[in-house]
Amino acid sequence: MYDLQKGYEVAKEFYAQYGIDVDKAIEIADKTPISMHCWQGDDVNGLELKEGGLSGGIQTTGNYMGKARNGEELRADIKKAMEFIPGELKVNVHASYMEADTFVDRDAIEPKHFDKWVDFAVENNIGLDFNPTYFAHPLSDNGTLSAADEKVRKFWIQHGIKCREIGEYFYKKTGKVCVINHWTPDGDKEFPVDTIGPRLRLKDSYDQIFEATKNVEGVMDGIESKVFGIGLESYTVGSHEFCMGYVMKSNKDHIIMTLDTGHYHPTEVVSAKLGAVYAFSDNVLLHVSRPVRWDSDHVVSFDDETRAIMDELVRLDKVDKTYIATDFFDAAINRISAWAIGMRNTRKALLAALLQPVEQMKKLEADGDVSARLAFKEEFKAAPFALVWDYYCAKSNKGVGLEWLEEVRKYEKEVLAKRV
Ligand code: RNT
Ligand code: ZN
Repeated sequence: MYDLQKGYEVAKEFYAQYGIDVDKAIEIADKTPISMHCWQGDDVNGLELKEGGLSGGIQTTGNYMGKARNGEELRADIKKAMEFIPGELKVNVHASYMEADTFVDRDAIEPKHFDKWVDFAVENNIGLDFNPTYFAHPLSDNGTLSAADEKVRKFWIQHGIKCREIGEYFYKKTGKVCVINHWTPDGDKEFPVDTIGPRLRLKDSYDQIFEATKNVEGVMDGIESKVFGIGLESYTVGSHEFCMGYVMKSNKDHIIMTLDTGHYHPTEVVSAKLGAVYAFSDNVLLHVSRPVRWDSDHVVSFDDETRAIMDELVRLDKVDKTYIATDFFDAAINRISAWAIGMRNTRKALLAALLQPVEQMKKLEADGDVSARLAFKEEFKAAPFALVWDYYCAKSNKGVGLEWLEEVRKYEKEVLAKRV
């Protein structure tokens, strides 16, 4: 290992030239919670006592050995991944990760079915986020919250209500706000004749869920839109316009937009949307993912878009207003590596964004010095943030560079390989 302290001192000197306080950047990057999705660990299978695969237009591909087969294994894997993830963490659980001795349907889930998750969170002093699971269920094939069949729609409304109550339970048990993400796969393979009917039903369903649970405390609700899903290519009920309209019109502080980086046309980017959304909203929920050609949910990369998103949050001064969550599921690689790589990249992008002279650049822009503005932006792309990142990882005791890889290999051999 190289001299980390020396690297940190050099970086500090480099950044000091531009008036950037490295320690302050580390402090902010460290205390910003990132919510790690539990569903990377078992390819979005869930823990319900039922047969049936994933549906709803999302897909995991790959068959890497060693996926978690029950709650204990899943939490053990999460705990292992946590050894390599610096900074304030939350765990994001889907309703389908309920645990009971007998089958309990989605409209009947109770807080107690998540007590093992609550114990895990409390033991590790982390927060818990939550998601209704409006997919991978026999009643989700012809729409959920937008279903024309009133009995089906009622079932899913009841599920949404239960989920908000569980969110409040998480808040009370952990003392940390629970961010709930609402995503429905509802859509159509062909363009329907009636495009508004399903949307009016979805709107009414959300209204009913929020009205029935209006006294719930400590919960934020993200409404997630999408452009299309597999098998539902032509029409999405919860489109961007629908979700944005719903959030803005609801005029309730707890109802916010979820922006998933894989949910837009390939030339659209979430980084370019944040400034507009924040003109109307106090908070945003981010699903950080990586779309490759479609909403493929590849592991988050330290790529231009992830960095641009974090740059925007820093420049807009919205780091502490944004709920950052990851949402990817790669079944083709070691799932703990997937978590470690994706989570580390997300926080690394945040740290890199914080190591920029934002105030100076804003002043250049205000003064009309557009050449200098570009020069500054370009210069900082190659600034020595990796030295700061390494130092921070060492200080957090989460493994410097690729140190974590050996540990994961060992875990794969000793634990994952035995899961046959
Ligand atoms: C699907 C959405 C949604 C899911 C998770 C499992 O396209 O992104 O957020 O990935 O709820
Ligand atoms: Zn998502």
